[in-house]
Amino acid sequence: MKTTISQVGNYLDKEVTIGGWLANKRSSGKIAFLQLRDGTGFIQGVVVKADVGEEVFTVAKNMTQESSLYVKGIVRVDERAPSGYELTVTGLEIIHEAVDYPITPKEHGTEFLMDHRHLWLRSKRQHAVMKIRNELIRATYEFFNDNGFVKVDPPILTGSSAEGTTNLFHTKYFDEDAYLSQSGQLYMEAAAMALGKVFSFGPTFRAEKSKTRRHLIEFWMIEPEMAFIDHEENLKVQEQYVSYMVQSVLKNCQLELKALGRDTSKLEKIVAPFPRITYDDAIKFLQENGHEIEWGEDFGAPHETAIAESFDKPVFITHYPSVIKAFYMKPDPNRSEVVLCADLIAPEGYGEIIGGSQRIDDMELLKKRYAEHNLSEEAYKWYLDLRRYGSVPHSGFGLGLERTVAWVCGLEHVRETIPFPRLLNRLYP
Ligand code: NSS
Repeated sequence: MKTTISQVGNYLDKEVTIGGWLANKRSSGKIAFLQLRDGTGFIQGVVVKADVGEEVFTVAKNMTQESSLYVKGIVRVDERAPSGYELTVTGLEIIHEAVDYPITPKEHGTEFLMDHRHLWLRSKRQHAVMKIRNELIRATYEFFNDNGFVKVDPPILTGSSAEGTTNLFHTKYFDEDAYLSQSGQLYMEAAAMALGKVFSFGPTFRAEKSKTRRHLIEFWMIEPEMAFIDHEENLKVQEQYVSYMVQSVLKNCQLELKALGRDTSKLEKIVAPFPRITYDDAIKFLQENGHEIEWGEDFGAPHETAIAESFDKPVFITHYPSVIKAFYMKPDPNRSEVVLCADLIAPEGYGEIIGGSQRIDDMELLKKRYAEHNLSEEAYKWYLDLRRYGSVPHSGFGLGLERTVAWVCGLEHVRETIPFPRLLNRLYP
């Protein structure tokens, strides 16, 4: 019976055939242990010379790392194996022999691994990260579909910016200037006025000259937008969504979390509600703890980490000064120098994973902001229309998928959270 490693449990004590690759191997004169992978998982194949005969055993002994093969074997329970099973090999058919696979079981430097990202993806850790990334995406669609949201796809080529003009990727659109999308938000606001509750999931681009462990040039964002939802309600959706994602990974990715050595007790605590702290209180807290920061300045990574360390759940920092935030954020009616916004800071030093806000719904105020931010009324005319025809209170947010993957997987750097990372100075492979 042809099957996959993830399905072998259905064939206990039966003979199966699996197409796979050799990840690693140990052998002596009489027995060989093959670490096999097939994309769905990893399993050990045991080849006993006395059982399979000279010919098959020689094939096993000489097999090279990452050669592809069909392996035939009987499925056995093995309590020591992470998956719970092993294969007693009865036959081997090499499909293609790999010669001198560059990523050997020894340690390699980061740059070497990044140059071989197309192969590095095959390793057990990278496999686990990609599976958890997939689970976060799956849980995202499930959460928003279950809660009455409609998936809407904003454009990637745009004529205007959403998050400031300093990090725009410029390109030509025939005779016009165009930019790669930094955020689908403005289009999602239009969609929310048509469909009520919407979400998007797509690539976004920021030509940021930052070389940190949290910045990618191309990253994927989930952007929900909701009509008739205010700042407070927006935070509730965010904490429900993030809790749902983390609990889904705990439920469906135990093998992967184990492969990564993730401390899951930390993830088990990620249940709504999340703590909230105002920007004012965050500044006071930082000043009291020896940080040199003044009201009106934005937080850097060390500030975010210091604040997050007081909590074992993600924490919302709310009500930032309007001068350091985007043009579209609605001022607090009780205090116009701050806006109805929040950043969600992940625990364990992973930094900001969400930026969100209630949006300006008043046309005159929005026009004033255009002037203050030097935005051309022409390019943003359509966005004003959303306030001209049946304007309503509305809110939304953007969650950076890669930073969320880094946190949930417990990774040092976002470069391992996306199949082919685009970083400052890296466009290969
Ligand atoms: O700039 S954000 O804070 N907010 C927006 O783009 C809003 N327009 C979203 C919205 O309200 N619809 O970015 C949102 C998130 C941020 O919290 C990070 O998690 C992630 O996007 N982000 C990044 N991830 C990786 N690399 C880079 N360079 C990056 N920039 C933002």
